[in-house]
Amino acid sequence: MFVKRSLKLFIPGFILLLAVAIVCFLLFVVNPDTPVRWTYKVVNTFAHDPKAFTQGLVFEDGFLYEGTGLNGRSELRKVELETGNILKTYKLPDEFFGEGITVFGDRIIQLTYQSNVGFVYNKETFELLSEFSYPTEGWGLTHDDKYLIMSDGTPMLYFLDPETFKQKHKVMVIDQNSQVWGLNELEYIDGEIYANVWPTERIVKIEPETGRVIGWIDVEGILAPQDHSEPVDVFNGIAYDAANRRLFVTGKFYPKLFEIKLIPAK
Ligand SMILES: [Ca+2]
Repeated sequence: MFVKRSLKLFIPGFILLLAVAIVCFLLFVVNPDTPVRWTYKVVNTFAHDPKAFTQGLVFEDGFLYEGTGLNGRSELRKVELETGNILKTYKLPDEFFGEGITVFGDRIIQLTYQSNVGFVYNKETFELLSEFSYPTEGWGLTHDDKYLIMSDGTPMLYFLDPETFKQKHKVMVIDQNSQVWGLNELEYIDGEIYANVWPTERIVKIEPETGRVIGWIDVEGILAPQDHSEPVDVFNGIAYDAANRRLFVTGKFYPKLFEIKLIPAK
């Protein structure tokens, strides 16, 4: 009799516990909103100008294009990946603090930090073709097939018409329930937006349509202690060689630029 009564209590309790466990599993383990965690492996190391305050980085047609910042030191550069040699330079007037760049067709577009002005250059000659304005600060810049995609250090990403530079729409970047502040240098890779998160050694992967965070890449310690002999600033700069599926990262004043492979974190 006693055993039977215990069983009667035990079985519903067990079922309840099992149901709670299944709900927790679904919510926290297989929840599609849970970002995927990534770590990295360095597969190649290249020289990077330690005087470059990297604000924009692109790989296009076998070369790196880099936008650097700081007033009086801001440039647009074409750089040979293998050597770090600077092949072409355009120096911005001293009043401008250069920011993100992207290559769109035969043009290079460059933002500035707090001047509310962007510059458009001929990709081959670096001739300044035109200027445009925008109401926010300028941080990172990349593009998909249709739009320029811009960050301003807030959790917002702005999608601009690449001809008129007018804002078409924007998304807020949300990691489950939290806004992600400090979105900095950007790269559009295989339908996802990768963004440096200032001032961390992390890259966030974003779903462009919604702003939902789909992954985090932790590259903490990528620059070895012996490479800090000269002062360096923060990790910043993502470029992608789509033809060869190579991912490059660097930082402001970093003496090195890394090709990395992403590895799922344990
Ligand atoms: Ca980039």
